[in-house]
Amino acid sequence: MQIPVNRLLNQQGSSLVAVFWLIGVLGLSILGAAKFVALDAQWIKGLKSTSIARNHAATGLAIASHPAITPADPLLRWLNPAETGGYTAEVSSEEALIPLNHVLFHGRKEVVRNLFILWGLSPDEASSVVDAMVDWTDENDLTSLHGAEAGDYSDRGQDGFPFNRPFQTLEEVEFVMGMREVKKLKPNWKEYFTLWSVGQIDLNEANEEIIAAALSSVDVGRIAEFAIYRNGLDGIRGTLDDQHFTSVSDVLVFLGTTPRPDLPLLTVRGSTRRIVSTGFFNDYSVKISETRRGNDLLWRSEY
Ligand SMILES: [Ca+2]
Ligand SMILES: [Ca+2]
Repeated sequence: MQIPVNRLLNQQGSSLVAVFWLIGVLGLSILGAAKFVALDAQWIKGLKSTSIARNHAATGLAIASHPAITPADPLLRWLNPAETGGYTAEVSSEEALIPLNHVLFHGRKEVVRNLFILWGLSPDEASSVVDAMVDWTDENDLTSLHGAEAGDYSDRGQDGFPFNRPFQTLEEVEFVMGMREVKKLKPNWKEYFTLWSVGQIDLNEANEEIIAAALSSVDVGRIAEFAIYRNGLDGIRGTLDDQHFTSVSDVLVFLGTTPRPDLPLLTVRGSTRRIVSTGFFNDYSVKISETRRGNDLLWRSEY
């Protein structure tokens, strides 16, 4: 049987189109597979680097946990030049921070109010937030002078608040009425408070704002002079040249005040060890924080 020439040419043309189409599909598949392999390799590299960074952070944490290690110890920093990895660890105490539950429960809420005013809240706004904190943590439903109990939260469509027990996490504090404004003024507000200290503020470690909030009768310029003297020539707290005061009275004399009622809240020796160890490898890092009193682990986070 004879096949017409035109039909033969059409069949050959269709076959060529099919071959080109097949080549195109195969090419796209190969490119897709190559891209997938590349992404997969990057993902595995990220996992491996994060794992090494975590190991470095754990090493820094273990070294910093030793009781003989001081905040200025050179062992708290290590860099392995062969792999651009290492760790840095910081040793401080929870007593450098304001013990939030403690001051609310022991009639020292003005310390928190003073700090909020220093950050830019008006005295009335600061009173409202602090009274709302008191209402959040006391077990009754009686609203403080400027505070907020269940009815006030319900009016805003927030049922289930307050919890009527001490704060268990600092994240929880952000639900207190008015804390949104505090967070706007001070996004890192959590770095000023603790829930795990023994309920004192260590004048050798606290920053100037915390000392000013705790000792509102003292001139802030005098507190700045105290911090300069205490932090030593390098101006950095937690280094070898720091001046360490051995009694609260000595600090108060330096500051030119003797507020006796403040003494129970103040100390010069923090006893709750806080360690923050950051491990890094290439562009990856892992931070581990631990708070211990003696051998007891009070709090740990890894991020
Ligand atoms: Ca309450
Ligand atoms: Ca220093």
